[in-house]
Amino acid sequence: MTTSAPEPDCLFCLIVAGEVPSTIVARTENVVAFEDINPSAPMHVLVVPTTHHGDVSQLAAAAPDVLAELVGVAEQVAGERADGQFRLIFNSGPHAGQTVFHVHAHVLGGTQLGALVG
Ligand code: DGP
Repeated sequence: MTTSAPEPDCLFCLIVAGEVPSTIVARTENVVAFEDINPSAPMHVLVVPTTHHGDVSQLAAAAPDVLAELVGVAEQVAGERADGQFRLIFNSGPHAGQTVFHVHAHVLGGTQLGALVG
């Protein structure tokens, strides 16, 4: 889905709207960051655009400025929580492990992370 209109059944649209509770750690005009419900690291924050785009490629095509803003918020959160060091992951598509189809960056850190590919 490439639309930027809110999707009524989209979990992250509902979190952005405050209709599903979450622990929000940062918010800008176009981006919201909140704690992952099932953290994989001491810092595990999800950063999403307030508008609905299915994956990172769709966001990059439709609103590259918002993608840059999202990366800036990830950097800000990591600066507050993990000495500015972080891993940024966009799962794109089910085979990559994407389960929520509103683009989101996983911001991971706060510990020594293992290599992704050995
Ligand atoms: P992905 O697998 O890349 O689509 O990541 C989806 C992430 O969303 C996963 O790490 C768990 C998180 N998540 C799922 N449901 C909720 C929720 O209701 N609240 C919050 N805060 N995170 C959620």
